[in-house]
Amino acid sequence: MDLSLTVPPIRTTCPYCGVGCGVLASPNGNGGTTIAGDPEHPANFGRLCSKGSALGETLSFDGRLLHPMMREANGRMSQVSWDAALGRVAAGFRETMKRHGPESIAFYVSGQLLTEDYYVANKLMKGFLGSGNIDTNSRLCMASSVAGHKRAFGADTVPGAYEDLDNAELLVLVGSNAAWCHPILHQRMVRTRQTRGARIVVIDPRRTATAEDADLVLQIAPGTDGVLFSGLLAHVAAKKALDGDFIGAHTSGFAAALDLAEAIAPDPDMVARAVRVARKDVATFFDWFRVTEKVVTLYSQGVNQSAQGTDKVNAIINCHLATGRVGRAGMGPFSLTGQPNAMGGRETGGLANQLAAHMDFEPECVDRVRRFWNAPAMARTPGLKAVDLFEAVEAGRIKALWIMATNPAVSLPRADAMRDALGKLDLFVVSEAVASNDTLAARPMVLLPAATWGEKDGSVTNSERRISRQRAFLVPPGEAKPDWWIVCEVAKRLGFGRAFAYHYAYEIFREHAALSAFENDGTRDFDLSGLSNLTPADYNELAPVQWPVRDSKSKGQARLFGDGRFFTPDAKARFVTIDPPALAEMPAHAFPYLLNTGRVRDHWHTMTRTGKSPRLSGHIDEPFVEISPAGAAASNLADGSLARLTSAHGSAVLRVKVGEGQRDGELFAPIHWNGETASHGRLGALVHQARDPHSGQPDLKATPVSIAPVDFAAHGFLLSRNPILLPDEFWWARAAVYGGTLTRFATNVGAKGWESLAHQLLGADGAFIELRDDMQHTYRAASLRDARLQACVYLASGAAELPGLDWLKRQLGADKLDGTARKALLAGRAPDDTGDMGPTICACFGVGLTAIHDLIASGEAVSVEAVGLHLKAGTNCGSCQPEIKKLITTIIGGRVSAEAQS
Ligand SMILES: Nc1nc2c(c(=O)[nH]1)N[C@H]1C(S)=C(S)[C@@H](COP(=O)(O)OP(=O)(O)OC[C@H]3O[C@@H](n4cnc5c(=O)[nH]c(N)nc54)[C@H](O)[C@@H]3O)O[C@H]1N2
Ligand SMILES: Nc1nc2c(c(=O)[nH]1)N[C@H]1C(S)=C(S)[C@@H](COP(=O)(O)OP(=O)(O)OC[C@H]3O[C@@H](n4cnc5c(=O)[nH]c(N)nc54)[C@H](O)[C@@H]3O)O[C@H]1N2
Ligand code: SF4
Ligand SMILES: [Mo]
Repeated sequence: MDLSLTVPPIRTTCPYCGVGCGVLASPNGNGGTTIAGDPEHPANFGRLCSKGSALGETLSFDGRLLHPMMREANGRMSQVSWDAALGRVAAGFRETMKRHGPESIAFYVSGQLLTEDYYVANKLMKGFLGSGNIDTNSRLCMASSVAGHKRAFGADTVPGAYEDLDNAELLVLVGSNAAWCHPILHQRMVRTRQTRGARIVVIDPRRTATAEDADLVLQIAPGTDGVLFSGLLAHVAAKKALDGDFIGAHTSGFAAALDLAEAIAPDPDMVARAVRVARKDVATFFDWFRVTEKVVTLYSQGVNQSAQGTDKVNAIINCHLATGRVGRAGMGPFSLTGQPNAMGGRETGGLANQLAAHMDFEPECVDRVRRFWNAPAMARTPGLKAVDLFEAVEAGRIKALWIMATNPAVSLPRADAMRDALGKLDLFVVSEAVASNDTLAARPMVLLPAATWGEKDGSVTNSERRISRQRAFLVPPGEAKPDWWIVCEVAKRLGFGRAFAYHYAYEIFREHAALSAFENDGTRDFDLSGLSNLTPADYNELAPVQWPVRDSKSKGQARLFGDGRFFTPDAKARFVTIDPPALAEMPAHAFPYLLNTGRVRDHWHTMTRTGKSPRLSGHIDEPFVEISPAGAAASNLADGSLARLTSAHGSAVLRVKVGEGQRDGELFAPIHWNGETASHGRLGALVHQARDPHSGQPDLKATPVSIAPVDFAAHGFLLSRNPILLPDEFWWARAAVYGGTLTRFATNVGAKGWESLAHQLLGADGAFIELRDDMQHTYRAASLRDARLQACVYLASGAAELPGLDWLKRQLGADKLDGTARKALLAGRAPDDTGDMGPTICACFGVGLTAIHDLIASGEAVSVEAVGLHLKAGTNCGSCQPEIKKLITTIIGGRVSAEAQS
């Protein structure tokens, strides 16, 4: 009889994107955890994307910050007790306030904090320290949507629900690469297209993976969304497709908004010229939108992260209001949120210009919150927004700063200058999960070890206003503690013990819910009245629920505004007259390209978590810049070479990818690489700090830059059990592989110096084998200990090629290398000469580009399903299906055009 107990998996929520998928986590007791999608969670019904599926590979305690640390007078960091660290933080804030006032202190927090963490951080700053200076990385992410919602609806409300994506007949994706950034929702939209014939329109200057499943792609010029949607409003009016009853009864400001839209975009010809897209495509989009009742317009960072972000949001919402398409099933504007708790941050008041529970700094709200908190020192005016806040650090006006759960030395615009500015602080505190990242490299004075996903308990809210629980299933390593605990302990040491006497996360959640209910009576959208009396057991078992939850019997609410009532003083939605769009600055001669920045499929932000996963690192393993073929020719850049990008603020050196998806004059580069993972990959260093006047959100998608080739004498890679530091003059990028690290590099060390370089890198102990091929201009060396591979290095000069990686990668995991394997190691290929699999396309089953390419080229599979049947690729999480589709189109398309020519 098997006596082992089967422990039921823990239900929790994915820590990555705002889709908010339910996860079942089953720790095996030996440090491993099995991850599966939660079939009962309404965000994903059991599915997970590549990142969610690989969560188990990111949970090791390597590299974690385990103890509180403090910098000594001699500059060294040393481990201290929690009490000493917390005491130092409290004393530092108290002292700074005394000398320079509450405007000299700030918190910079994150959409990756849980609601409970956010709530206490905001309460401490805005209610007890008396400053509005708490802002969040959501300023870089969601602020324009927030401002747009408030202008139109009188509150920061996302009106719809995911089920609207199942019912829609037209799905318009604006500035969203959902196939990579919100994969599970994207798959849901693709299913609506397949099963119900819904159309998908993608509006993005780049042709992304999302475009693979679209019926129409508008590759508009950057920044021209405002013109496009003004043109759409004018078109709908001209064709008499307005919902006059809705406009009359439930909105204000229509006439002025239409006048302005007509002035900005009088006719489709003008729109087509301004957005630089074929007139017929613009007309098709306008016609589809006009004649289709059930339209959902989803938008993300191509809209928000713009100098006209808020106007873009309102230009979109205007079109939905004009057609009465809001608050009803299958239709509405839909802001896709980025981080797992971007919404929770907005609910608790994590933005400097909000107070708490969706209240602003109006005097009666300040007074209401003051009474509720019994707060001694309410902030009465908004604080500084992220970019302004860091500029105030630079100018020496902010003197004490506490950063929680974000890596601003990488993610802020002008990141080098902002990182350096941190050195000016009198008090610099960071709560972090990892022991080293670029923000920690800026030398904080106090480091506080935070428990992270899997170790902490609390709640998050996803894009459709659905609150889900994150539950702990691991014990935090070392002395790591939940963020809310850390904040409360500092509050206690500042003398606010009574107001921060929480022992459990549920007590904080209950208070947060009670504040949302306090003197609400239906006047505020955010209302958790029904959750304000949860018992610990209720909280523990809380099932995912969409707010508002207005009483304890409520099961939540899928949609708002169905009754035509909004949260403005006259209960009417407002049309907004947008400023005539100032089109993306035409780059000056010195910086002739516009740099667009964003994400790749398998990495999350600054890679502190996904960077640990070999499975996720196999998709793209180095920082790159994408350029159009014409741009590459004009700037003398070959595919696969290295190029230096330079802006007025900084520079980076990236691998060149020549791609048809890129418009001429524009470049795209991903944001993920940083000082830990690459020598010259800090993209944020280049990005300008232009920002939206309403939301303060920076324009991260259109920085003027130049690009030029960089030549190195040789290029190569290193595979090693432990990361090996390369000399300063090298270009390098690092990625996790099973059993070790892959470091790609480029160097000016010529062929003569390769042996000594190899000895220097691989070390002297153990057996050393090498092979030099002067004819091929290559060199290989490996070091072994007890017949196990420790490290190997491959070098080539000029155009000489490097060997394929996958057989070599596998040798790092092998126990013993026999004579044949050693020879093969130096030959750089498998003994049985199996080819290289190329970059990973399917992360779940480890299927590479080569196999998929060969299968399609053989003609044996001409559909995604057929590729799945042969290779399993794309049959688990489905995140790679758009790439497989693209390969099919390119290969079959290429064959068709070749046949046509012959
Ligand atoms: N794999 C992965 N997924 C993620 C994340 C991640 O790091 N990795 N991060 C999460 C977070 S926090 C966020 S905020 C979301 C972001 O999700 P998305 O917004 O979908 O991702 P981005 O790549 O930042 O940008 C989206 C697109 O905007 C386009 N764009 C640029 N300028 C313009 C313009 O002027 N107009 C229009 N219409 N489009 C433009 C870009 O070409 C890009 O394809 O992703 C979330 N999901
Ligand atoms: N150029 C350019 N810049 C951008 C963007 C862009 O598109 N282009 N996008 C912007 C957007 S939308 C976003 S959301 C930001 C994201 O940028 P960041 O927020 O800076 O990136 P992350 O890597 O997510 O940083 C999270 C940090 O929190 C730590 N951490 C993890 N769990 C915990 C925890 O439980 N507690 C604590 N205290 N710490 C924890 C992680 O180790 C990591 O260092 O980047 C922004 N910057
Ligand atoms: S779509 Fe992927 S990253 Fe986003 S919540 Fe779901 S599993 Fe996590
Ligand atoms: Mo974000």
